[in-house]
Amino acid sequence: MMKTTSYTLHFYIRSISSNILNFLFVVSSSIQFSLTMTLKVYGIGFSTCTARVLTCLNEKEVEYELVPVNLGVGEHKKPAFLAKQPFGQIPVLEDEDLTLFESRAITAYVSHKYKDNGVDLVRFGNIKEAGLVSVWIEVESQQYNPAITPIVSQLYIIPMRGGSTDHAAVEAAAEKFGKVLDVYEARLTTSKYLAGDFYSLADLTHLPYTYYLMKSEWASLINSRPHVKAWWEDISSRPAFTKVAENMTLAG
Ligand SMILES: N[C@@H](CCC(=O)N[C@@H](CS)C(=O)NCC(=O)O)C(=O)O
Repeated sequence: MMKTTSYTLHFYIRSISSNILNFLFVVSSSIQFSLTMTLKVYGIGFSTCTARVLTCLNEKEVEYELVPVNLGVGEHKKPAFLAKQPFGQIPVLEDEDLTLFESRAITAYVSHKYKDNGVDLVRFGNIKEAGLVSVWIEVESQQYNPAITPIVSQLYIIPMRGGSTDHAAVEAAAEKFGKVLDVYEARLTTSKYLAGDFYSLADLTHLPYTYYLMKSEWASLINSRPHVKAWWEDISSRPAFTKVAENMTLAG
């Protein structure tokens, strides 16, 4: 009788401990799974704003999955996508339960979240340098981008949608863009990069639109300004971008 009880007890203890082990295994695998969940970027390789995000992820050496959005069939204007991006534009970043849109905001998030990975794009630990990075990120968004976009749009985006380039509009836009570039030329005579003598998110954010401009005859706007030209050659040859540029096929 005593022996049977001791066998039964032994059996129960073994089965309880194996259940605990199984439970711990399941918990630890799910923790491991959530720690290694890959970021998802909804976008398309040729899109400038998608390219901005992908370049930043490459600089930060972060793995991601690019989930293609079919602009041709208007997938970005359908309810499932509008639930992620209410303006119906790419890119969107999904990081577990967090959904972000606006490419510049996404790059800021990635630069801060992956602080210790890859290149320090926002100058943690140096408040003055970080301030200058913010200034030139704003300059790109408020001055450079509005000036360069009409040129790239007239040359590549309108024809891709079946329209034709308005060359007078390109010339007018090029004149305005040239004035912005004069400010860049002056700035880049005082420092190697926009925020100082270090590569940062401020430089990175200029890459995609300028890449398409440089595929056109209007590359002369950059090439005629020696400091801007040297800066462009430097930042566009970084592997984090050249990898992304392979899929930027809008300009053929
Ligand atoms: N400010 C937004 C602009 C996004 C944007 O213009 N995306 C373009 C592709 S580069 C797009 O989705 N175009 C399609 C459309 O607007 O219908 C950002 O930086 O993410």
